[in-house]
Amino acid sequence: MNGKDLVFLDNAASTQKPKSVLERINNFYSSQYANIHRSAYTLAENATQEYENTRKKVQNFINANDVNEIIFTKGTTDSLNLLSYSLGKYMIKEGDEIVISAMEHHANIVPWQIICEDKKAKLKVIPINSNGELILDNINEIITEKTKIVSIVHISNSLGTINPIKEIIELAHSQGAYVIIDAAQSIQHKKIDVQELDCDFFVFSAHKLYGPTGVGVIYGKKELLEKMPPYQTGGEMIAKVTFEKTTFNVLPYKFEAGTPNIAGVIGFGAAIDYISKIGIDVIDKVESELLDYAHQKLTQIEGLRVIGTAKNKASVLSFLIDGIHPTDLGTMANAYGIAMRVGHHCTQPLMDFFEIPGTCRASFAFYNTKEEIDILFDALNRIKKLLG
Ligand code: C6P
Repeated sequence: MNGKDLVFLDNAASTQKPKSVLERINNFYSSQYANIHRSAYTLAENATQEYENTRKKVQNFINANDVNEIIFTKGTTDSLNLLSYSLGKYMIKEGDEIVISAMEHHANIVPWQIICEDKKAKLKVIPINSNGELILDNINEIITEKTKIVSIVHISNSLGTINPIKEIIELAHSQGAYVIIDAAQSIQHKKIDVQELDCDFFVFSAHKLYGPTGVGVIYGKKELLEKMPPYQTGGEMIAKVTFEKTTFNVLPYKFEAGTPNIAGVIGFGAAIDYISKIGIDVIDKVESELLDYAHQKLTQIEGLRVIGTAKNKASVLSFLIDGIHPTDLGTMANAYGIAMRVGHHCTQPLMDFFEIPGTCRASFAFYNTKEEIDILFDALNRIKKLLG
């Protein structure tokens, strides 16, 4: 990359894909391709089987109780839009409250703002401290009997903060609220057991978990999903259509209108196999070591300020260097072959809280190395000399 070996440190945006995923997608399109759930011929039946196998793999991966609690979407954003629309329609009334946090991605802010506006409900925000940790001291004043939904990020994409979601789930449940966990940044780093967490909904994207783009997941408790109205309508999500009335399909198909991303879902199955073989605990350990090493190394650079210094962190190191705009940092790092994201990372309210335009973000996957962090360290020192 730009005459150097590529150092890919933008894994929070999306991970690179293993060969097994690429080969699975290629094989499916080359020799197994057909639409699913619709036809009686063998090719289509096999394709349907492969697609549904991924659903089982996801169920096992997050330990869901029932395979029909797994709904495929286009990604985390799509999952959150589906939930806000459907839950908003099903249960939000004037005067109700929805709680999010100050470190949410726009995908977990904007859909709730729209529902709150439509229904004259109130959006409340759990504040954070200067380390980028949730302040839970007055949480009983934020999550109350008026709260209907708490939708909260597990691991912050901008700060790396790991939130105490188990505690928040228990608190929300004690007030009768449902809890949605935005796991876009945790599913690839942490072992997840949705039954043990007891969350009501859990959403993530395949492309951050070494799978293809255009595929996401909603886990939802069956008894809730059954009561919720569909989001998109059309083929596959119906039981019976007449011009007078339509009845809807059973779970999970009620929420999967139209031809889905069949090859993407099948490729995602290969990604889950790949991750399961390595072991998420091994991945977590390697990444924690990389994050510690990066913290220790980069903080040696004079004038470098880490944004997000929570005690409990994963895989993301956001920083600024005095006197250098983050975009200039990122652009210059690119000349050294380093791929890092710069900007607000779709968390503008969080950047406003820190009173910064954005950060430079290095985010790690288990395939990164300490040598790559050394390359980043050297590049930042050179850039600092040139621009600082
Ligand atoms: N964050 C990042 O570079 P999608 O784009 O739908 O797959 O995921 C949206 C999303 C939702 N919540 C969190 C916590 C996220 O981190 C993301 C995606 C990427 O940080 C792209 S903005």
